[in-house]
Amino acid sequence: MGIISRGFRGKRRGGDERLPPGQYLVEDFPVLSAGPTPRIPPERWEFAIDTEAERTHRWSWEEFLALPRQTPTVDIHCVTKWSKLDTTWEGVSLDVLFEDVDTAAEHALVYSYGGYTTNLPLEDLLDGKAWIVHRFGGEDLEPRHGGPARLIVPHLYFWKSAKWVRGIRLMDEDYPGFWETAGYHNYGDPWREQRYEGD
Ligand SMILES: Nc1nc2c(c(=O)[nH]1)N[C@H]1C(S)=C(S)[C@@H](COP(=O)(O)O)O[C@H]1N2
Ligand SMILES: [Mo]
Repeated sequence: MGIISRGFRGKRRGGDERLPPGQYLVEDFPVLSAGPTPRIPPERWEFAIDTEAERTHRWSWEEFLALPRQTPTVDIHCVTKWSKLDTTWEGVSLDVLFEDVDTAAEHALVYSYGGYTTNLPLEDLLDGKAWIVHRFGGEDLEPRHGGPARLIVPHLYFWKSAKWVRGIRLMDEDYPGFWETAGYHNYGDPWREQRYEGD
């Protein structure tokens, strides 16, 4: 009993500072999908960045796998209030994908196989803040968690981390995505508890 409660308190203390307001910790990995899981064979997968000047940069699965990779360990926070600490991923920094992209746009709309979309400022995708990942916890990313590849933007609520990511459209004007249209906050900072429109 003593040992159990000491262990529990120890973990709570470490976790609390890393837990945004209103969130609780989970050890499992919940699945939240607004529709069915799309199945994308690697030979048909591609990722694209479309600029406001109508230029498209494309990567096939093979080309994506040849890019330099990183292994970020990050905390993730879902708007339904679960948070998961120290999740381990492997993938490509958006900084690498944006290296040759010439743009003056400030807004990004991320779009997925299956039709999901989410919007965020382009700057929130750059400078080491976001990755396209294809591995989680040392294994290939499961389809239900977004495999073959998903976006992760850990500093924003997890609905911004589009699963089955297909591309990013850069735009001069902001354009709300799936949940943003349905009343979720346009930006979604978990530390400022920006869950819904008006928060
Ligand atoms: N394509 C797509 N991406 C998505 C979603 C979705 O429904 N479709 N749900 C979002 C939400 S609300 C959350 S919390 C996370 C859930 O990711 P997980 O199922 O791997 O936990 O994915 C986000 N990305
Ligand atoms: Mo979510």
